[in-house]
Amino acid sequence: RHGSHLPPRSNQFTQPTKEHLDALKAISSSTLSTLDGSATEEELRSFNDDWMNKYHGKGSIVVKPKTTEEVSEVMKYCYDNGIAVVPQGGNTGLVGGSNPVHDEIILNLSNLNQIRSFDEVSGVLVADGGVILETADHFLAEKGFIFPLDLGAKGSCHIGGNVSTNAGGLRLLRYGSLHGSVLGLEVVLPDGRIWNGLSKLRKDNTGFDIKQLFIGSEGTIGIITAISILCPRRPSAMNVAVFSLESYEAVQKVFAEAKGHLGEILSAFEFFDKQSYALVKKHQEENGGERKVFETEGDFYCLIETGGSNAEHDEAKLTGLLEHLMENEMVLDGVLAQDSTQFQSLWSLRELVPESAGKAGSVYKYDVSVPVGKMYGLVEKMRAKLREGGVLEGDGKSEGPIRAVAGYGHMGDGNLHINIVANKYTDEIEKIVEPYIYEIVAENEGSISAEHGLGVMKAPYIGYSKNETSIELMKQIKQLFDPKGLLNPYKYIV
Ligand code: FAD
Ligand code: 2HG
Ligand code: ZN
Repeated sequence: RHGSHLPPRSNQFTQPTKEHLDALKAISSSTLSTLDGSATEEELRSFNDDWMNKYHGKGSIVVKPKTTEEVSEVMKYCYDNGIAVVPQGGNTGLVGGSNPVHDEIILNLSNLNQIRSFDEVSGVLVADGGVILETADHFLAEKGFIFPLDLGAKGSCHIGGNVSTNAGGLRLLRYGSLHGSVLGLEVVLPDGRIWNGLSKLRKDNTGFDIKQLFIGSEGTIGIITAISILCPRRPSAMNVAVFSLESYEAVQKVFAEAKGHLGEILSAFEFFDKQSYALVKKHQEENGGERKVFETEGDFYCLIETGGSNAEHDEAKLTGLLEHLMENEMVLDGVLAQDSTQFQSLWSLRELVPESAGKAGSVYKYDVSVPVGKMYGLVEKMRAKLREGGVLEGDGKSEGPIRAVAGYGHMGDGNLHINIVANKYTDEIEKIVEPYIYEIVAENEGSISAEHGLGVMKAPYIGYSKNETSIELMKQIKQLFDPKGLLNPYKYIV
């Protein structure tokens, strides 16, 4: 089946009624619903609709518990009454995972937003799952530390949502995956039990590492109410440079040179193509922020960030790299940030791609891992497929049903994002693109979900990346934690 044809409502779930609403209100006073007029459909829209405006749920109840105990009581009540629940953090997910597919109750974590403790010697932060990523990072910045994850949605996404999706982001190259930095979790299980796994230990080889199952489980086996995470010292010297380049081959060469010259201070290596750049420029122009960045523009761009503890030492390394790239004509043009304002504005050329694509139309988003050398070939294959299907003219920008096909991503992690900007979401386009995109990823032994997860969008396609035994084991894990299948149904493993 195709993604836009969502699975039908399952009769095994109880339909939420006014009586259920009253019971939930008695547990958690911050409950909104259309069933008793405490909210209008319009007011519930921001909880029912996803960030892309692609998926639209029909949930009539939003519960916003203030404590772990309230989450536990809500889950116990829903479990005993057979009511399906979708956990929701900042609702910035890109695979339709954080909204109801039908009438599931929305368990929104935004009121669970306290920092619990921070140890300035070990760097271990313990905080509620509903803390906004940027809030956690600002808190840490004051103490000279950094949250080991950064992404464009930082102003809205929650750290519990980040852990639930195992978000990768812009500095994974430097700080690694959350599977390494998360030390412990507190989780409310589907039946309401509270699992206290909020360890602060770096080393603990006593049995299965249960927390790992929740990292990247997309709210299907438990609600993450708190996390314990190891945070590094904030680099005192940070630099960023953006280059325009002639070809994707040139980007790869620059990546190799950057690793060689910068070593341990390299903290991000991102790339974007000229179609991505055009989307950002248009968005900036529309918002009055137009500014010429490069004398010579290119077909490709890359962003290099360094972070270290000695400004002079870092600058010497970065200058060495710049001279080498210019002398050997490996780049067309380059800009090095001179101050913190320029640091932000150079980063925004890359960070603004998703938002700019969203302003330009309805976006089909694909998020894949393949070997670095093959990454851009996938974008070209996708354009060819869309041209063949008669919906794209030219080489990535057109007046037809597809307005642009942009390729960008986390080069340093072998993670490519393809954004297909359409006039609107249609079955015709989706049938051209899916499952073709997953087939070409599988041919390259890649992953169909490098960082955004499966949600409802990719649940039917997991077989392109995982073998039967893996899928069988995953189904058994789901059954073990959630025998009634009430938590985030229709998604992930179906
Ligand atoms: P939501 O969208 O609310 O939920 C995501 C999933 O997690 C859902 O399945 C939901 O049910 C579940 N969930 C949420 N909170 C909990 C909880 N406390 N307990 C259990 N389950 C929960 N992702 C990346 O990996 N890298 C990026 O660079 C990146 N950049 C982005 C940039 C933009 C502009 C946008 C809009 C999104 C980006 N994303 C990125 C995707 C998204 O921001 C991440 O997936 C993020 O981690 C989701 O967090 P959230 O709090 O918004 O979760
Ligand atoms: C990014 O790297 C995010 O900017 C979002 O993962 C990618 O919107 C997308 O496709
Ligand atoms: Zn990304």
